[in-house]
Amino acid sequence: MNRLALAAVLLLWSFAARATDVPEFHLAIQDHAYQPAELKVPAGTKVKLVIENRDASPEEFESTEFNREKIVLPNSTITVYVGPLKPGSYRFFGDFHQDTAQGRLIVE
Ligand SMILES: [Cu+2]
Repeated sequence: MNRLALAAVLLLWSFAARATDVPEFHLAIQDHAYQPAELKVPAGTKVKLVIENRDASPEEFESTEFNREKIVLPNSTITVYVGPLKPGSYRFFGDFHQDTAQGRLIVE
């Protein structure tokens, strides 16, 4: 392996290591509600939200305050990257069941 190839491998390796460093948080949708309804995440860093829909109907994870929108099929899981965000409280909801599917990201 020449030096350039070695440098490229090391660079890719460091990117891969960094990707796994993104802190991961879990949300579930059950009976058209978020569990937990309030999720604490760190400020100033990108976070990974893993959202599991345990219901038999689709939901759409949505937030106008941190600008995300993604369908979660029944009995399926999605991944959504959020941030970095400033400290505060950011509302999210389930677009298909807004009466009950309401939550907040508490960024601190
Ligand atoms: Cu929507």
